[in-house]
Amino acid sequence: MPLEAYIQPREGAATNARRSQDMMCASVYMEASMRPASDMRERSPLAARPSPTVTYSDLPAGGLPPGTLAAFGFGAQATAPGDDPRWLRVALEPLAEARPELWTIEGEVTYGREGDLSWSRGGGWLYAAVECDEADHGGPEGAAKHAYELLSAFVAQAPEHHVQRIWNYLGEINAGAGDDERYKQFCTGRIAGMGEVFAQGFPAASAIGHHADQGLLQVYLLATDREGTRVENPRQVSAWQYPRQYGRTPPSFARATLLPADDVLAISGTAAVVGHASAHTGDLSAQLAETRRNLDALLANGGLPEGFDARAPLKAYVRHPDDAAVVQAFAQAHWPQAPLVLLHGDICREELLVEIDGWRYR
Ligand code: 3EB
Repeated sequence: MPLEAYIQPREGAATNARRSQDMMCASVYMEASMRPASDMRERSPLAARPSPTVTYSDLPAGGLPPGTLAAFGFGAQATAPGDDPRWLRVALEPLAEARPELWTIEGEVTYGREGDLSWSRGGGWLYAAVECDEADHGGPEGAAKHAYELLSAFVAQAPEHHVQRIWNYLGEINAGAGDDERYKQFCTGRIAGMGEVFAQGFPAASAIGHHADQGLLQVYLLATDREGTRVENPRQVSAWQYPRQYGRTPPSFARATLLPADDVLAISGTAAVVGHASAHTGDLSAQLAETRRNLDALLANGGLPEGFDARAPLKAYVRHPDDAAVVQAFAQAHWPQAPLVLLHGDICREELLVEIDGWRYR
């Protein structure tokens, strides 16, 4: 059953995205429970492309290695490998030694820039990033709309127009009261700028607060030429169905995406949210344990083996730098093999102290 059948004709972007998202997930659950993913693959006329390899690796001198789709440095001290559109300096400071993150694909990579947007493509994969200054767009809502409009327009004309995973970093994410909180303004701008390419279902995402230049918004994504499978968490209300208390515009992301070759689960920022509520306010250890239960539930729901092994790069976003050692010890105790980058980042709900995302290869 082609999932395209569930894409609705466009009316208003936001309402329609929400409606087709609901339908999408219903269909995904049904597919998943009816037959195994391997069976679905056999029915496909084209084999899906193997997913990019994601590692934390030192960069060789003299430029990015062959097959690099994207490379990320963390924090102000990260050194750029020359002027390369595939390189992004993430505005989050590392809380322990952090090597750059490398996305590598099979095949040749081409790349370029168009205004605020940088892109690269190869082997059926597309990376696109937008960096902009809120001051040019009237604040977080306008900047998010601008970034998502640029990304939507770029992805819509590309053969690789199925967005799998997206990251968002903005300053002072919890500043502002009630509906005026900057994260909530961001959510409103994000859905306003999400075009047709997001109507097929929201990608997995992370949205984290940085402590660099307040107005800097960074958004980057991974897309490909085949549809992935969205995976929700049975322990959590889907984010786009969060009740009104969390803002006028519910956050538009899926809990994870199983990439088209069924070879890796791209896991969204995962925190101590149960149902729709934050759990264990003020208790870091309990939040970590709850986060782990959510990660385990996502792995199980995505059909992945338990735990995180040596090929599963994780990122932990930590609100208070003083908590870094506890977070690191937790990861070491439960996922001793998994490469970990610890970053100073604010979680989009003030009471949440830590959030973890990553990649789980089969
Ligand atoms: C949560 O579960 C925590 O707005 O894109 C996690 C991942 C969170 C992504 C987003 C927000 C986002 O609601 C917050």
